[in-house]
Amino acid sequence: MTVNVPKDKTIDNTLAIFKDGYNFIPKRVQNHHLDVYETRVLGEKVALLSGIEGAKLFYDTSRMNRKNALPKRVLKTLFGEDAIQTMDGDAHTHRKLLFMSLMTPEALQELYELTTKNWARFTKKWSTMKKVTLYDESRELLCRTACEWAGIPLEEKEVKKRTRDLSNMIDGFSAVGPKHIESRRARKRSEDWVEDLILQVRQGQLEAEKGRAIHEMAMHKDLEGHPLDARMAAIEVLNVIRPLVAISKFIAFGGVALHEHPEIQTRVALDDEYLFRFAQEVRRYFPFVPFLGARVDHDFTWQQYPFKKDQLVLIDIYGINHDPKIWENPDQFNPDRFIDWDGGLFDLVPQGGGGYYKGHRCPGEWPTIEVLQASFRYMTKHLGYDVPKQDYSYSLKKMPALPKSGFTISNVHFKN
Ligand code: PAM
Repeated sequence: MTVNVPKDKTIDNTLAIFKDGYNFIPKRVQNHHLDVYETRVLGEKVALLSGIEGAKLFYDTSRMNRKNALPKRVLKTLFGEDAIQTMDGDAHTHRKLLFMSLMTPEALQELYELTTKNWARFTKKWSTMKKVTLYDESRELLCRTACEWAGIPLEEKEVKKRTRDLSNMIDGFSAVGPKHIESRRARKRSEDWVEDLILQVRQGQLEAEKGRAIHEMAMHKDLEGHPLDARMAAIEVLNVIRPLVAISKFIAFGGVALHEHPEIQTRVALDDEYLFRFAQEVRRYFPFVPFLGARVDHDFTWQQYPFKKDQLVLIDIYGINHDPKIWENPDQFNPDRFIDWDGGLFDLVPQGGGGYYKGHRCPGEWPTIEVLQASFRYMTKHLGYDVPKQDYSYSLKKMPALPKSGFTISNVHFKN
């Protein structure tokens, strides 16, 4: 029996990416019988993948690679060029081990404590302010947390500038015009800043503790035994601290969820297992990464679709987290759905799927969960606040997404 692989009939769908945003892939793939769908983007024939089976294929490193899989505009803003996201094979595994070596239980516990410490410090400041936009403030809170955790000295006078640059690197990848240009500049400034610190560590001018990202990246040797180029080491340090700042988006969304579901606040405050489930549901439910790209390693056929060597493939990150075949009532916010969750590597994929060590799963997933748990525990246990009238809705067309108001709170005070 011949199965027709569904395709877009139009010549090019680049503009549809911006029109459909996070729904670009789910809209196409999820109404069909297969987990693959063909479209054209920027003149290229592109395979869109969704579902658990689609994720398994996308993260199969024997069939997909990462070389030339991300557009220059994304590398020159968000991720950095030639870094971990675009590596393959043994070199990728070796670099991934470097990132994973930072994620020891002790380091993750320290991250939780640093985050909590900074929430306490910021709460004091916020209690003197009329209104607090949680997204804006948590960016700075997380920039401080990330730098301290990574062993990066941050002078008081540079905190705002570094926060802004790290944040603009995240927000400009899909923008056009001045916002995109500023995003590129922010990356250059940030790379210059951290490269200088890497050189200082290497020359013994900056003391860096073993186990901190700045030390480990500065001292890392590649498979041939050579130290990383100082610029490359800087880019990888940024790949540790920038995503930590990006968690501010989840914090703002989490604020929305707590506000819309007041009945669960006490459980988040008091029950550790529920806190974990809440953090997971925030990561599943709200939009963060829309999709990710890879290239086909060699010709093969899958679900009767002929994948061609070097063809671009996009995986439906947002759609998999909302796939009704995977999640019951996916559009309901329900942390308890994780009570019986078996920790699958291809169903909950807000930061990508697959394995941590050999695959391309985001090495920052555990730190994200720590930071979110520390933040939501603090918000529900120690932070008293009102939620003034505001528009905290968000658009799935804007990538990356964010509540319009950034989630604003007022009358901030220490609870109890
Ligand atoms: C980080 O690394 O700083 C995390 C930021 C997460 C929010 C941005 C999400 C964008 C992710 C991917 C877009 C790339 C699309 C490429 C398609 C070929």
